[in-house]
Amino acid sequence: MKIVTCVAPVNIAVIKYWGKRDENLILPINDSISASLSTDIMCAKTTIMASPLLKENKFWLNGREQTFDSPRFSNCIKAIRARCDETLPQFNWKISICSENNFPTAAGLASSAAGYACLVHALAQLYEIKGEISDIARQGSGSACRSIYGGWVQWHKGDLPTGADSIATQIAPADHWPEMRIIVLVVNDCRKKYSSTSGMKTTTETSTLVKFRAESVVNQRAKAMKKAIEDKDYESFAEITMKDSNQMHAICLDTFPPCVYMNDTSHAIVNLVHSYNEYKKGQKVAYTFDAGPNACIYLLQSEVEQFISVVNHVFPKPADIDAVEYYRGL
Ligand code: 2P0
Repeated sequence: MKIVTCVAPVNIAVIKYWGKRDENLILPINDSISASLSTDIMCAKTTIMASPLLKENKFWLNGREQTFDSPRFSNCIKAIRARCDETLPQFNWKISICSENNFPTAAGLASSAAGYACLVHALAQLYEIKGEISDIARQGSGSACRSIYGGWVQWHKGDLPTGADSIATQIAPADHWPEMRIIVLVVNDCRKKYSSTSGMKTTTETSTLVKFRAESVVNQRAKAMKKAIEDKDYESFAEITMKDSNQMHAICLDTFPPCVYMNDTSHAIVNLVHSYNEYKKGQKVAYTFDAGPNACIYLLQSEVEQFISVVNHVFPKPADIDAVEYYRGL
């Protein structure tokens, strides 16, 4: 019998992944960059047991039994097993997988990235696979490849039709920028109207703006973001983060029919951040929004107390913002 347990972090993108060039292999149309949150606070956790005594494969996610039928799930298992030494005894044993997320669903953060990264990492441990696995995590959920690493991570779109070079690499470890924090402003914890997967598909099929982004904007922006992170240049980091979030949501509106993820409260948060930065005479706080109305705020520790008190003043509870979740990022 062999048992492995792994944890993997949630990640929040500052250069967004939005649109695929290959739906089956999950190959993106542009590079993206994110920070992985500390696994002390929020993570996915997966335990896998392999045993010659098990009669069938089983999978539980957050306490509920799942089938092995989902194409993405089975693609990850097949891809991992293809790299396994078939003479290992566990290769022929049945497995039992138990996965859970320790973070509140109310945070509205994508769980699939941490979940698939954790599953793939745990399978790699089980089957004693060394080397690159982010390309396999990517086949579970694109953004999962970034959760394979901690700290600041870049997902390279790659050029090969096989996707072998569409992998994640670490730009800098978690302790590179220890003052960085992330606050999640929970605007709404309902399930999103359009999944990222279907939203991206419609965008790729209908948006002209997404082509402009891919051809003329995002490559330079990813380079500038990498430099801002390496140099710990917060002002540049903040400006690029906000511009890239805004461009992703502009592209969502340019999609036909449009994918509307941000609501009036989200836009009120955008205005609040810009007013705060104007008052502070510099970019001191940065917002970014994913496929939903909740805001992720990147800021340095020195701004946390003041910014939270401003948020609580502008959005007194109970109001539009249900909670201010404060997490130590990275
Ligand atoms: C990101 N998002 O870069 C972007 C920003 C959401 C908005 O990656 O279809 O769940 O499984 O590859 O990875 C969410 O997309 O989509 C995402 P699939 P995924 O974080």
